[in-house]
Amino acid sequence: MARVLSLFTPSGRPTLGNLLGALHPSAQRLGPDASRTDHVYGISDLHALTTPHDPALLNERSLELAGLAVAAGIDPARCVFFRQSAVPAHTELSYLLESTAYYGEMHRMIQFKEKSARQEAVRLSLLTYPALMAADILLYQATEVPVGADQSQHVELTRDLAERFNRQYGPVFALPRAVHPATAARVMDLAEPSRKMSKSVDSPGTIYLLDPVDVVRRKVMRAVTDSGSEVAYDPEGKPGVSNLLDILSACTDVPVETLSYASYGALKRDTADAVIGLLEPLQKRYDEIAADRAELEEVLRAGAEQARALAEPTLAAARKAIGLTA
Ligand code: AQP
Repeated sequence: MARVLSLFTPSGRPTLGNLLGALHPSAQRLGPDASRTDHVYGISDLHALTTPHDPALLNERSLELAGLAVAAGIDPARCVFFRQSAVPAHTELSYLLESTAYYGEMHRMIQFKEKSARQEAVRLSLLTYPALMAADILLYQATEVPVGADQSQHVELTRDLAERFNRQYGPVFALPRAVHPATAARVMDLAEPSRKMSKSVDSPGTIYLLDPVDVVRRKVMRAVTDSGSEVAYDPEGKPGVSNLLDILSACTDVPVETLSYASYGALKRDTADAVIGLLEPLQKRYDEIAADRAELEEVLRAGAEQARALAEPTLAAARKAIGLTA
């Protein structure tokens, strides 16, 4: 049986890209009959330490993201839902995987190249981030990882590390694969559609999940479109328009091929309506969840207990296989 896992990093305010690329697809995997332990979701707060962060804000960001994940349909009653930092096995297995991985393969990761280029002082944890992500996945014997397209290289590396470890030391890990949504696997920035929408890049083209609806409408109406006036799906030649069509399709479940518009203005109006139609109820549910902070903390605490129990046998097997007997 498949075990599905996805974690979300509190590195900024969550975006429409996070919702369409990962939160919704993860929630959709949680059918009504999902058994609790076959779905493992959580907040990867340790990953938020890989780039400059404000310690005073980290827990706020974690709780905000946890609340939004639950509001988006990740029901903690039907999955293991926890904070990564509450399960020390993640960092321990990460070290064993760092000792399996090569410097060259970490250094080749596109996300490392992009993020390190934006910083003066690059944290070592940004380079080793994929080993911790591999530990997140392998610790739970996850077989499917619903993520946006930007994370597929890291999941591929996870699979390579698992295969190498199993070959060198014995069969410990299941081999995972990334699963991407059919549309909006890579939501682009509305102001700069050649770049992925990211929570850690401050841009007028980022739609934050908690943006007031008038702000959302303004951002969509000001989205950069392309030369010419024809509305056609052509991600290479018309990245701005294609991004809006992708977003509209993902928000309405209408296939991109069947969307037809006579003008950019009409497309923007419908896209704004569709995004707001998705965000308004999400924000309402979030407000209710966020009102009971103690309850959310308790949900994460109980989830961490379950996660520790699930992770422990795999960590023990990995330690034994690699030769640690103490
Ligand atoms: N623009 C996007 N389109 C589709 N999916 C996206 N994801 C992120 N951006 C987009 C997916 O959201 C999930 C959560 O990812 P994460 O929080 O662990 O970090 P990330 O991939 O690095 O996301 P961000 O928003 O870009 O954060 P920063 O700016 O900190 O790097 C993942 O499944 C991701 O693919």
